[in-house]
Amino acid sequence: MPIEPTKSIWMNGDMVPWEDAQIHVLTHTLHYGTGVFEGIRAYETSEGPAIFRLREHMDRLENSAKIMAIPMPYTSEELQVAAKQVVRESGLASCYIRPIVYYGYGEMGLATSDCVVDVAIACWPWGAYLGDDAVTKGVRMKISSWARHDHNIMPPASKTTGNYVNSTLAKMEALRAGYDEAIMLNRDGLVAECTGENLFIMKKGKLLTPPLVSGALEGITQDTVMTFARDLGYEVRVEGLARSDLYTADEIFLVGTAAEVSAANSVDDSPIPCPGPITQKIAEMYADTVRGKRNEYAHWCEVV
Ligand code: PPE
Repeated sequence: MPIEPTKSIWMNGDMVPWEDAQIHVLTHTLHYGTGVFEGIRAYETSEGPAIFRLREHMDRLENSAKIMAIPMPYTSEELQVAAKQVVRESGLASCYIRPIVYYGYGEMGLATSDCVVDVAIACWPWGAYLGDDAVTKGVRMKISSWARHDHNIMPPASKTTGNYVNSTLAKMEALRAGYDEAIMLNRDGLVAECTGENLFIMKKGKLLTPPLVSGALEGITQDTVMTFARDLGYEVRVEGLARSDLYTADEIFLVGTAAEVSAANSVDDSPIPCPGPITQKIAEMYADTVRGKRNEYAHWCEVV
């Protein structure tokens, strides 16, 4: 998806004009995939642009860095302030925010002990990730032939740039085969997640989603959706899902900051009822909540 430039990008504490926010070609993380990042959205609310669950995203960034043993030059609180500044100065009513922590220029080789750690936060307008009708018509899913990487290979709990090699392989395989998105199984054959979204299935009135141990990122949208479902009175379980659970699901939907709530209409060409009533309800609650229209969840919207 083409990037629409904005005015400036926060780099190590300074607001740098968009076109000057450059890095050297020998930047360490470009070569080894050792950075950690976040994807956050700001939405237009009646009080102006508000960043959805900003604290949780920056706390997860801190945890990703911990897993990767990257010394963070800024605290979560400092980065929350910086993200608000970036959105404010962009003048945008709504946008996608991308903080990234990476090893910069100066060292080569796999040891990172002497590397500088750089941090940047950019924002730009980003529309519907899986298409404008992802909630109403749903997307076509394919089980990937690529396995989700393992906790002892590339920890999926950390949002590490290098982890997305695995996601891109799966995404491109699915697109080339005429599908919209891939579902990734771990090496034990259990459902992990999609390439950039967590997955939920609705079965016999219960909402189920795979846990971190299965290879899923602990999604913030996943947490938001579980809160909605529990508040609606549904039983919610975070548990291992087999491939067969997908084909027999009453509803399947995918969630993520970029993808928001998107319905699945089939898995491997096997149709899934779509759009399901719970998917629609959750998608509607999500759309209202992020725009500050739900008082009970207003504490998640951080006005900039
Ligand atoms: N799993 C993966 C692998 C993932 O990348 C994301 C977010 C999620 C689950 C959902 O997490 P959360 O956003 O906290 O609900 N993917 C981000 C990056 C997408 C991209 O293409 O880049 C996102 O949605 O911002």
